[in-house]
Amino acid sequence: MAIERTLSIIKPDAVAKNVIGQIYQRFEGAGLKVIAARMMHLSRAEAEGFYAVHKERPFFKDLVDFMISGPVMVQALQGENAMQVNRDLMGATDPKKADKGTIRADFADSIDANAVHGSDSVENAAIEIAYFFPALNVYAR
Ligand code: RTP
Ligand code: MG
Repeated sequence: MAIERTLSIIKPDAVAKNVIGQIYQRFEGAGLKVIAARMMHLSRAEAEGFYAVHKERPFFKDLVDFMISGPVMVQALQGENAMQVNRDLMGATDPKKADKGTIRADFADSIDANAVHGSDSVENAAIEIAYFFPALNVYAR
């Protein structure tokens, strides 16, 4: 299996709940290494740019409003099959539908305040990592 990278964001609801460490433990427990990390309070323009693929969707404004409502923790993760491993750790978008033991089942409150973002393809992961991390700030290890 290939070593991959993926982009993860711990969203404002989970940062406010003080569970950054518990979520990092899940990444590490699944064999994912944090190779870059930054805490940020996104501007509206940064959040809109990040979620540009969703700009025609009805939930776009709510999504952007939520993502700028407080600080987020942004990280690049690396490991075998990292994109899918992270998606499996996250669980379904709607926490009511997320499997037991997933991050969203355990920490998310609603489809909007759903604790984490994870890239949904290896191609998007590369774009999303570049969006937040200039190459010099990614630590291959
Ligand atoms: P994410 O991008 O945040 O990792 O989440 P995802 O892939 O599981 O879901 P996606 O379809 O990419 O949607 C992005 C975020 O928009 C919000 N959303 N709301 N009200 C709705 O029907 C709805 N659908 C999506 C969620 O917060 C989702 O994480
Ligand atoms: Mg998505």
